[in-house]
Amino acid sequence: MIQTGSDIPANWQQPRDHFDYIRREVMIPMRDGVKLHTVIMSPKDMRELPILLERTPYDANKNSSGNSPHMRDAVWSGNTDWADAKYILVWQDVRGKYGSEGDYVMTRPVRGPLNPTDTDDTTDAWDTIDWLVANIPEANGKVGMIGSSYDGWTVAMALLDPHPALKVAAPESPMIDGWMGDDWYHYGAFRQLGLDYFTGQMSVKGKGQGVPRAHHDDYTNFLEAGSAGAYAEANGMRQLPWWSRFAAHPAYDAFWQLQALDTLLAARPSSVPTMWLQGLWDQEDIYGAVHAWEALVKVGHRTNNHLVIGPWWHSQINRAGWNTGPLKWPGNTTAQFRQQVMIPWFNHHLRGTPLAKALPGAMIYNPIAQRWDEFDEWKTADEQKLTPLYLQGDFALGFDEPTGGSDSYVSDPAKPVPFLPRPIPQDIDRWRIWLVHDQRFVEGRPDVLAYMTPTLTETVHVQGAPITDIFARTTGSDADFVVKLIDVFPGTDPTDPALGGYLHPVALDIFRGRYRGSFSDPSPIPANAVQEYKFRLPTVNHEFRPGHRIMLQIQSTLFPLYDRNPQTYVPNILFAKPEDYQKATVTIEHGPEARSAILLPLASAATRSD
Ligand code: PG9
Repeated sequence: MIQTGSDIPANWQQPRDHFDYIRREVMIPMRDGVKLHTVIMSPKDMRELPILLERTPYDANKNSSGNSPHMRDAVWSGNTDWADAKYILVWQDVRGKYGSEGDYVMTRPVRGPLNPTDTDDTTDAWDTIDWLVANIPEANGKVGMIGSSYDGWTVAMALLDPHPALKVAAPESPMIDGWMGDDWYHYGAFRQLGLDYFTGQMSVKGKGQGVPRAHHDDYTNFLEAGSAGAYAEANGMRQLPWWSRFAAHPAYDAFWQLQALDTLLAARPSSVPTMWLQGLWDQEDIYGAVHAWEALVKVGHRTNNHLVIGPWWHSQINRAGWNTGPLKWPGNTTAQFRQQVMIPWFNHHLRGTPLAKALPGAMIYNPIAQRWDEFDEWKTADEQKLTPLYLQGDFALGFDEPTGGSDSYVSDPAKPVPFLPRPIPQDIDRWRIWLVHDQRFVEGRPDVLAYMTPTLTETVHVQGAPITDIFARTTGSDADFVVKLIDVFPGTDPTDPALGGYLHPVALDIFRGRYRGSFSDPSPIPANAVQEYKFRLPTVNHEFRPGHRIMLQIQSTLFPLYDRNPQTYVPNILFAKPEDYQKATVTIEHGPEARSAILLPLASAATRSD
């Protein structure tokens, strides 16, 4: 038989009668007429089901297009448990991305001074939920929202004015404050590796590409480019309106303050039961969940807000949780959490299923004891009682007051300290676990100071947010300070040899010195004058056990993740000129007047587990 036309039929239809779900794609109208592309997957022949809504800039189709007759296999792995739990799963493209109409604006600010329109992601969530409960006949009228990172940000935005049908929410690793400690900056130091995200998200409506690389090693790529601004603009970013807005606001001015979701949420706290969730080593949004939770607790909303910090990297909650880099857990911590805690809690609020056990105020994983610790009254950072662990002479670290002295290093922007061993290619697997990378690779560098306690004879259990309180002077007029709180493992570990002598970073962060007096009004550092650099590290629940030691590493660069501080004060570091980058001698003081320390929130005897 001869075929004359195309072998491809005009409109192929996959028979779906044997599928155990129905998949619909709809365009949901918003109050201004813009329609948002939405995918709805419902278990077949079921009624009175709750809806789980995720709003995303990353393609609603992507997580819902598996080629399987079974719903659990047609969704991506993060949603399998929810499919098993018989939820109607809904994904929506945010305005202007993928299949949705309208203009895309990066983490679109709330209606107000930065957004003069009548819509934002609060109204879009409201309008979407309003449509879903009216138009899905198999739904029970109750909606939960979930999503990680940007999708966690959309959950937080929905909570600013929640639709009455929104009964429960879980912002997972949400981006809450892009300047203070989430994706864009940490205390004013720019995370220049994020520039790939700028082009990936905003060069096209769908999925764009990152910045092309000339070398396998990003250390070389960024060093050769000079400033972060030179790198960005050589790669076309002036075409992106977001880059121009971003580059015009290097300090924590109104542009950032008016987008800080912890502040916004505290001004309009909702009564929706909310689980604020993040990882102990969240390499992208380690600031958001804990700060949003604290802000709500401070305005009296402790009972409906819960904090969960798991032994995870960014968004790991939606993937397998057997280990985080070299740290192995007794089981799949993420699947266990989803199945035993999160889904029962959602079922409780969306189906009225009784809870076997009430969700505690906070659940913080204890990675050394390898178990979840539960707290009814987890303290906000303001409520913590702090014990100083002082820097001392001979690079010691101890609870005794220091007698005096100082140590110096030369910080050379031409030879910045890498954040991972070189070469540093674009490698998602290495990126995900960089925060637990063994810090031995920088030991011995003359520009990395390391202070250490003697071998511990008793457990030191740090429970909360350690505060770095460093007194330092520099020969430059600007400087960055990187502080790493490290658990020095014993030299050998017969049960896991790879952990012998491991320098395990428990919490670390960077602080841009020009902001020591004010985040919104930076000022040059006076030459050779002792200044205080006080900043909060990520929240931990860590037992430094007998046989271990506590180490504090201090350095002034963390490259190329963070752009280099030229160490000469310039108005906007993004556009520092080659001649601005100068070596500086940085001196760390240890008393008696300038007592540098790390202030530790020690577990109270009642909660101490040793
Ligand atoms: N951390 C990513 C992000 C969130 C919000 C803004 C920009 C980037 C993410 O994983 O979605």
